[in-house]
Amino acid sequence: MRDATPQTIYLSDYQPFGFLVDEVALTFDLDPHKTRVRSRIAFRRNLAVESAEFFLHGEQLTLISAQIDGKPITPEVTDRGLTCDVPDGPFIWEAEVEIDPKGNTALEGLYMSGGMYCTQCEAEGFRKITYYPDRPDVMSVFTVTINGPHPVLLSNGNPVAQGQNHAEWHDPWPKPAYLFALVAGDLVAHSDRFSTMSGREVDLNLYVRPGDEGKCAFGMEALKASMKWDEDVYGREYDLDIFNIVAVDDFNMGAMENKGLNIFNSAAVLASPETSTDDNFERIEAIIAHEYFHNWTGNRITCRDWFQLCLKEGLTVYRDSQFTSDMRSPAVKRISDVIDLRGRQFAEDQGPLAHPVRPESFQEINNFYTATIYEKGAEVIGMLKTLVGDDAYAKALDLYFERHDGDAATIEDWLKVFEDTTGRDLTQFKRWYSQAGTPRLAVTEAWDAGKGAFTLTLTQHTPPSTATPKPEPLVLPITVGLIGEDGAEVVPSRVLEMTEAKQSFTFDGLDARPVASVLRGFSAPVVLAHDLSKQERLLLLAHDSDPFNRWEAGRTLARQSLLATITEGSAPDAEWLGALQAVLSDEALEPAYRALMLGLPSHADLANTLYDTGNTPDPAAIHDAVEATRDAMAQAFASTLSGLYDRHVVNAPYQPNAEQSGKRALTNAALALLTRVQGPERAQAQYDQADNMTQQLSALAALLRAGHGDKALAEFEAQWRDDRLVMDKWFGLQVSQAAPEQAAEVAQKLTQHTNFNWKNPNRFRAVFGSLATHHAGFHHESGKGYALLADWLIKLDPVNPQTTARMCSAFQTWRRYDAARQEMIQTQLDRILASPTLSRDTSEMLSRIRG
Ligand code: LYS
Repeated sequence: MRDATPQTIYLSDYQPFGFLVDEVALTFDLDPHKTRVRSRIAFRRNLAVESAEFFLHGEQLTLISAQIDGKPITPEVTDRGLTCDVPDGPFIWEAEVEIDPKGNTALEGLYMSGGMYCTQCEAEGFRKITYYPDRPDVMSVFTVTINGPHPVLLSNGNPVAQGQNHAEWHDPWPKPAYLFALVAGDLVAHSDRFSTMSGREVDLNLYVRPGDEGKCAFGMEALKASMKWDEDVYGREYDLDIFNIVAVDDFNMGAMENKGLNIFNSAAVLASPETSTDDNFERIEAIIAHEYFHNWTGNRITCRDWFQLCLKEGLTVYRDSQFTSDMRSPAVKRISDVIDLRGRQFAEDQGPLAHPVRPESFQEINNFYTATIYEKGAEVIGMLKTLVGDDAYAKALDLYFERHDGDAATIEDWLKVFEDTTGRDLTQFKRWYSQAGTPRLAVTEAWDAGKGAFTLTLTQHTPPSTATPKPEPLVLPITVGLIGEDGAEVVPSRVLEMTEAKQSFTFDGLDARPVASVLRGFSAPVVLAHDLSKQERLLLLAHDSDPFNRWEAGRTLARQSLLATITEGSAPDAEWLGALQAVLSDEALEPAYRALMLGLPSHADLANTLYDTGNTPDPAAIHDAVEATRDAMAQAFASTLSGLYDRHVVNAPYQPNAEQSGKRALTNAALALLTRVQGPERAQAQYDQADNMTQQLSALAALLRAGHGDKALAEFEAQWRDDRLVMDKWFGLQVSQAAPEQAAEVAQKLTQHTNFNWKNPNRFRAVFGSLATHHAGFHHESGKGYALLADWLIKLDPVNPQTTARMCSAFQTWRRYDAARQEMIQTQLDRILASPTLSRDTSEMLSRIRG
C-alpha cells in the first residue's frame, strides 16, 4: 500500500524504550503460507526512562491471540504495530501470529527461497515475524524452537535439542532482534572445526543446496582465516560452540551477520575455479571476513539506533580491508578501494543523495546502506588511525571492546575511546560524521631557492549541499613525501595535519626544488587539485616510492589525455603512453599492480570530471575517446603486451591466490587490448582451452567486444545453463559488452529469455545493474535505456521495494547531463513516482533524486 504520509525519523528524537526485555522464547510452526509464530517475552519497566508507552512493532502480521501474564487481552493494532495497557511490575507477554513466508517476495522477514525458509531482519525485518520492540537498543537472550518437516532447522546460538522435525536453539548473548535468524530446509553441510586462541573447539558448517557441495571449500578456508586473523590482529575470539553459514539464492544484498548464523547471498559465498572468477574469490573472501568480523563490531557491540549504522559498518569494512591487504597485496587493495570509492561514494556524495556518514534523518533505513555509510565510513576510520598512529589505534580498540562489550553504542562512544586513549580533542574530527559532501583540496607550491625551503599551501573546500548547506573545515591527514629530480626520495612520507580552511607547510634544508607526492596512500577521501606539470607527473609515475601515488600519477595523466581527446579531439598523449609502457615492462612490479596501471578512468569518472569543471558530459564522446585511447594503447603496446601475455599466462593448476590471480589480471588485461589489434584468434584459443571461469569469461568478453562472440556465447550457455550464478554472468556480460546503441535492446531481449527470473535480485541486477553501469548505453541519446529501466522498476517495486529503491540510484547523476537527457530522465522518474502503489523505499529515493 502506498504510504500516504511517509514518516521522517530524526536522530535528535531518540528516546530509549520504556521497557527491558529479560528473555525471549519463540516457537515456529513452519508452513509455506501459514507459519505460526508464538512468542513469550519477559518485560519489565526500564526505570531510567520516563515514558512507559508500551508499543510493539509489527507489520504484515495476523494476530491470532495475545496474553499478558496468562490473561487474554485485545491490543490496539495498526499497520505499524500495537499498544495495550500493561502492569507496573514485570510481566510476561505472549502472542501468536500467522505469517506468509511464501507470499513474502520483498525478502525481508521470514521468506522462502528455492524451497527453503530463511530470514533477513536487518534493519527492520523482525517486525514482519512477530510483535516486538524492533530496535537495536533493545537486547535480549533468545530461545528458539522450530517445528517443520525439514532435515535442517537452524537458529542463532548453540543447539540445545534436535529431534525429528524439531530443533531448539539457545543464544546466550543478548542481541537486538535484527540479528535474529532462522533457516529450514533440505540442505547439506560442508563442515570443519576451528580451535580458538583459548582452546575452545568450534564446529563450522557451511549449508548449501544439494548439488552445491563442491563450491564450499574456499568459503570455509576464508572463514577459518578470518577467525584466526581477528584473534591475531584484534585479539577477538569467537564466543559460541558453533558457527553456521547458509547460502541463499534470493537475497537483497551480499550477506548478513546474524549471531552464529550468517546468511549469505549464494553469489557471495559459493565458489569453484570452474564457475567463479578471481574477482569473485576475492570478494567472497572479503564478505566472509566482513560478516565474521561483525561478531565483535556489530554483535557484541551493536548500534544504539540506525543513525549509528556506520559504527558497525564503517569499522567492519575497515577491518575487512585490512584483512584483504594482509591476505593479498596492500597496494592493489588500496587502489581497488579508491577506484570503488570514487566510482560509487563520490558520485553519491556529490549528487542529490548526499548524506553524512551519520545521517540525521531518514524515512526508510534500508535506503541508507550506502557507499557513504560503508566506504566513506571506513575511510574515516582509516584517517583516525593515520592521525593517532598504529599503537594508539590498537589501544583505543582494546578500550572500545572492554568498555562497550554488550552495549548498543554511539559514534560519541566510539570517539570517546580515542580521546581517552590519546588525550586528543576530536570535536573537529567529528565533522566527518556530520557533514556530507566530498572535500576539494587544492595544493599550490612555493620554492625559495636561497633558503632551500619548499612550501605547500593547502586549501580545503567542501561544496555545500542540501544535506550540509554550510560545511566547515575538516581535519585532514595528508601524507606527503618529496622526490628529487633523479627520482630519489628526499623527504620520506610524513603526515601533515590540516585543520584550517587554508594552511601552509614548509620543508627546509633542501638542495633543490623537489617534486611533491601529496596524499600518498589516498590518506583522506578528497578530490585533489594539485597543479603539477606533466613532467612532474611523469617523474612520479616512474619513481614514486608510494605505490598508490605512482598509480595515481598514471591515472591523472590518463584522465588528462582522455579529457583532451573528448573536448579537443586530440590524439592520446604519447608521452604518457611511453611512460606507461616502461611501467608495464618493469618486472619488479607485481602483475596485479601492472594490470591496474592498464586500466582507464571509467566513463562515469570522466563524466563527473567534466561536469565538475563546468562542461556538460557527452556520453557518446566519452565512449569514443575511451575506445580511441584503448586502440592507441593496443597499437603502441602490442609487442610488450604479447610478451607479457606469454610470460605470465598461468599454466599451473588453478589457485585463487593473489599471485596467480594477479598474473591472470595482467594477461587478461593484455588480451583485451591485443584482441583489438590482432583479431580474435588469441581470445578464441584462450576460450577453448580455459579450465577456469576467469580465463573463460575474460576471453568471452574480448570476443564479444570484437564482434566475434556469438559462437562462444551459445557454447557458454549450453555449458552453464543449469548453473544460476554462472548464468548471471552470461546475462550481465552481454549487456556490459554491447555497443552503446544496442545496450538497451540487448537488455530488453534478455528479459524475454526463459531463464530471466526477474524476481531473483541477482538476475535482475545482472541485466539492469549492467545496463545502468554501461554509461554510454544507459545514457544513449535515444533515451531507450532510461525508459527500459523505468519500466522494470515499476514492475519490481510492488514485489521487492528494497532492490527497486537501490536500483533507482542509476538516475542520481541526472543533473550532470544536457537538457534533453535531463528531461527524458525526469519523465521516467515522474512515471515511476506516479505508480499507484509505490513503496516507501522507492518513493523516498525518487523524491530525493528528483529534488
Ligand atoms: N549488515 C549487513 C552487512 O554486513 C547488511 C544488511 C543490509 C540490510 N538492509 O553489510
